[in-house]
Amino acid sequence: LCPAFAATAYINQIGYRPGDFKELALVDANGSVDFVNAAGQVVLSVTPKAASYWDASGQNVQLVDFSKLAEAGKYSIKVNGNVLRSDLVVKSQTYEDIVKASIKWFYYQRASMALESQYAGKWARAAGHTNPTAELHNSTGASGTINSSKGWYDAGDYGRYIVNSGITTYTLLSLYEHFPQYFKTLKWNIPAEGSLPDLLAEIKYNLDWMLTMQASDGGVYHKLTSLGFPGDVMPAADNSKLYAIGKSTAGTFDFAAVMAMASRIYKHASTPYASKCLEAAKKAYAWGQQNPSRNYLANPSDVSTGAYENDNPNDEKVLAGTELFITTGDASYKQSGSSEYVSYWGDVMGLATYEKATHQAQFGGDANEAKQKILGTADNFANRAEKGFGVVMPKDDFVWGSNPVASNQGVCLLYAYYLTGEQKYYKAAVKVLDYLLGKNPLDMSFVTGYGSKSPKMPHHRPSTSDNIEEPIPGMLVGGPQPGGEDVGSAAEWKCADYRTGQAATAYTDQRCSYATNEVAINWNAPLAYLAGAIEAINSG
Ligand code: 9MR
Repeated sequence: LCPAFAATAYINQIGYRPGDFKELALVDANGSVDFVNAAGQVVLSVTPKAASYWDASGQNVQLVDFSKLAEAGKYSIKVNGNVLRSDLVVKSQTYEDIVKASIKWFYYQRASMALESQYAGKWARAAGHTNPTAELHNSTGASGTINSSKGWYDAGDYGRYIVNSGITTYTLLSLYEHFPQYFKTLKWNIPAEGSLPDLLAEIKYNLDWMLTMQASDGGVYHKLTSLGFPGDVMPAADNSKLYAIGKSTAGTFDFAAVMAMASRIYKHASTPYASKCLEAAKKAYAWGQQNPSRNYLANPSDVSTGAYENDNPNDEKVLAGTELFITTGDASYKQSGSSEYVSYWGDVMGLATYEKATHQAQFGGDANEAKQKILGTADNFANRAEKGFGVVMPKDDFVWGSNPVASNQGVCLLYAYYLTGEQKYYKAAVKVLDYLLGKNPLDMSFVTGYGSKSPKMPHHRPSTSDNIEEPIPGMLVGGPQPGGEDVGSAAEWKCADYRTGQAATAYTDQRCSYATNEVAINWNAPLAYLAGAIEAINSG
């Protein structure tokens, strides 16, 4: 093969904002890159940067800065006269559809209610898990039943887990809190909840469920699931019995943090609801203080659904105390501690760190320390984004859910941008979105239904069993990672080995791949945040 024909250009398949920095990645190319408009004219020619090696894909990659292509339109990309691709788009409000779809997906995950065709279109379905009675598993230390309904299914399974709901709901609440003007009016066709903006209506559906998971003593049950994962059926066909399982310090503090935050955000819409959230937060916090080491370390022997295990609830406590202090002004809730690490479901100190950094008057010296940590991390990220595919992640970041690792790194970069106004952080955050939407060695958008090439067979029970060809749209799949937890020939649900020897290409678009192709609420939330913030920043 002539080397020129082997060249590949990797782009953000959704598009680029006219006034923004724009970059694509090039592998195995030689020569300058021409951008050709719809009329066939070369409107820009760019010499790529020197190639750099990316340890996550084992490739030498050239980055091409084509920011000068500022006119809206559709373009082809040519190297040495060969057309490498013809799907490059420059347009304004570039990511608005992604913002709407990534948040609309939470509606598709709703338990306990039917999805009507006026909202769900061809993905309309019957209600699942309508029986509100759940038995208290003996791991809760209690017996009897509770009433629990609503909320979002966690992922490809139908479990509802407090820890994961915690960071997810938090991330979406923070999106509203950071950009109320933008989200006050943005709509994506979901059922009305009074006069609430769509984002707050969607979040409330899960808050309502979380509130049902609090016991009368203030402690919060760890999760609401069946004993094992259900089969590949629609929600309405999953008749397995539901249990409230475990009661954990970490989950209780996660709950307290979210409720404290919700109480200040919903205050403008409904005082009674805001008060209810605040009371719930305070009770949960008090229980957590009295039960500091009720750790959910692993599932009980008769339970095999997701564990969201945690052996150190200190970060959750700091977040809960921080939110309660911000909401109430009561300094007895103040907690010291901050972190340079990006948050995920198992460690939320990074969220508290950002809150402290932005509440200088309340946190004083702690706020300065928090800010320095965020900027230190973001500087490191911004430097790393100058190499390889232009994404922050080195090979070690490719864990179960690598795409949300990327998204949360993007969110951290935005925090640094808000704190300083420095463009380098904004630019690196946009580059994270580029990666997720196609500028990656798999040459695909990781969001179902969006991009020239996107996942078709996600590990997601409704998408598998609804008899509709296209998966439910707007879902970010977990993404490549070399762990291969789902590889094996013997058991049902396992995949043939799809690993490549490279972290960033160890991925398969098959139903079996829960380790690379599942979806989850805590993965969509930072995507929604990243795309939502970038749109909101530019909407003013
Ligand atoms: O996101 C979780 C990941 O960090 C863990 O490594 C993995 C294995 O414990 O579990 C992931 O969470 C899953 C949860 O336990 C159950 N619902 C699906 C979630 C996404 O795969």
